[in-house]
Amino acid sequence: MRNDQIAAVFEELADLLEIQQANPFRVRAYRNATRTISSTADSIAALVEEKSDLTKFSGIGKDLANQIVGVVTTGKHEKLTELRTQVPDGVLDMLRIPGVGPKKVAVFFHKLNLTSLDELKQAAQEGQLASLKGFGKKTEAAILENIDLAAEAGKRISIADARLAADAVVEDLLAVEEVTQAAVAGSCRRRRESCGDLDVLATSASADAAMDCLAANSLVEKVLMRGETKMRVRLNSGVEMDLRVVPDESYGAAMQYFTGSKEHNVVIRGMAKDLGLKVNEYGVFKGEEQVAGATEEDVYAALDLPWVPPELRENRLEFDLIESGGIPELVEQKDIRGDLHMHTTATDGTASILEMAEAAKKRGLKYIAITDHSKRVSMANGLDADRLRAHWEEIRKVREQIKGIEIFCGIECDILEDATMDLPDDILAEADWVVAVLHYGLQQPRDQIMKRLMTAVRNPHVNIIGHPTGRIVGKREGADIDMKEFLKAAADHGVMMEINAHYKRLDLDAVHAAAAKDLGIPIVISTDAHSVNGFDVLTYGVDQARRAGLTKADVANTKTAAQFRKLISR
Ligand code: DGT
Ligand code: CA
Ligand code: CA
Repeated sequence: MRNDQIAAVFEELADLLEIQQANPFRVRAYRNATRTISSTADSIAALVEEKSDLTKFSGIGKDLANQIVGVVTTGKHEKLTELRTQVPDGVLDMLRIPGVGPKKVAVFFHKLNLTSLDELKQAAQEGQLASLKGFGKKTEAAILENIDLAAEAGKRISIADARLAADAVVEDLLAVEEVTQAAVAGSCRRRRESCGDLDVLATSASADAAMDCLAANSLVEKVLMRGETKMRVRLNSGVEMDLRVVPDESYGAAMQYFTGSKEHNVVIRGMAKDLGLKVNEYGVFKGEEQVAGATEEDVYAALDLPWVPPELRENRLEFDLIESGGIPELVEQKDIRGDLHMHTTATDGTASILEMAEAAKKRGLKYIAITDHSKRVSMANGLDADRLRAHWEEIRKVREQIKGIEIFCGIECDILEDATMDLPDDILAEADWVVAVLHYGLQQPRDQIMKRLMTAVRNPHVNIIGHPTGRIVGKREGADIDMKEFLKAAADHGVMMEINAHYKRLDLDAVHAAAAKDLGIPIVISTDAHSVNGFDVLTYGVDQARRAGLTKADVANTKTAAQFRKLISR
């Protein structure tokens, strides 16, 4: 279990307790635990395995420590299970509405007996919310505006959670004696930013052995359906998973079929037809005769096609690439040499400059930029010009303390709502690396958003636009941007684009990153790490870059430190 998954258990517990109007001290204890667990650099699961004493963490007493051990070892929490029976899922769904927390939800649930997003929406439309004590017309309007997004969000899980669950199941399956092959298919294999359900394929001497293994997996809450060779289960996290056990001679064809996407496969079937072939999940057939099916390579080869990396199978880029000379070698995680967006204790990070540099070096990075927040982000203790200069002085000192990694003096500078930069030009001019970002006023009309982005793009000190749209996957739509005009301007002014690798952001997304590449804009894949574990998310950023068809040459932080320094030298 990853720390953020353990934290999520206690967060849900705190939410449910608060909705049930439990003792506020108890709620706060769970919230503190959540914060501690998600901000520590140590792997809590590893500590539990080593039987380490968890009470060494501030805010974690003996009782909480025991509860954490229980969650890590069983994947469950008794009190949470009980609370879930008292509070309908639909009530928890309300928490996904921006600006709605457990206190408001408690009122909806207890005062108005509302138990789903639909009921809440209807109550808001009827003006019932505005008449509640402590609520007003404005709150009611905001809820109405955001409720559909919240309804959509609940249905899919992040690629990070998807990969973790799918990989665990696959690893388990591969340990079964009868199982010869197992792998994830579907949107998870394509590395979509979110997954509706998980799809796993296996070959096995006994289909039952494979299905028994999944049924016994501690991640599985319930078997929903079990047939001769296929099974559907619901995991503890709520997401559902399909397992299909297929014959060896069909494994490649089944992988190809169930990896999708549907759109990619429509084209594949059409191409097969043109060649007088038929392709389905069992193989490629010429009349009755199977001509391919054991491996995916064979399936594609039978159609005169190169094997297509799963990340590209969206019928977006892959067929054009094949036609115009073949699919290039896509960027890989091992190509990444630098990380150009991260935070320290100077603002809202949890590690010092030196700790971040050491952690980055340990992961094989050759250069980093420290990019703490500018002053507008006051809740993160954002830096004004004086503090920033002092911070850079610290960075210069750290450079003396660590060899083998170059540290750039950077800043994540807000582009303010009035289309000015949060810090004056003279200090931006002193930076090695300026990441300009929108944090506030993301809902402004397109004209104003564009004005802000243009201010940043035209500023001679800005190197890159960070998480350009500001979207949060499945939760918040990005700002209203004329992408074409924005990217064109960035290309004209030599401003780079970030793919923020955090699985909640993945911004730019694959479509826009591909558009940026077309304009020759260098892309930087950055982790936006707020802790030494924050570097973990790099893999998700690389996946999105691959989905955008990016090669090593398209990604600026694959350059050597010397090349990169040269690229940004003023
Ligand atoms: P998701 O689960 O919504 O994130 O997206 P996928 O792509 O994983 O979709 P899913 O789980 O419904 O199906 C997995 C793959 O199986 C899909 O990409 C293509 C294939 N597939 C599933 N159902 C059908 C179908 O009815 N027709 C065709 N042609 N392919 C299908
Ligand atoms: Ca799926
Ligand atoms: Ca499925």
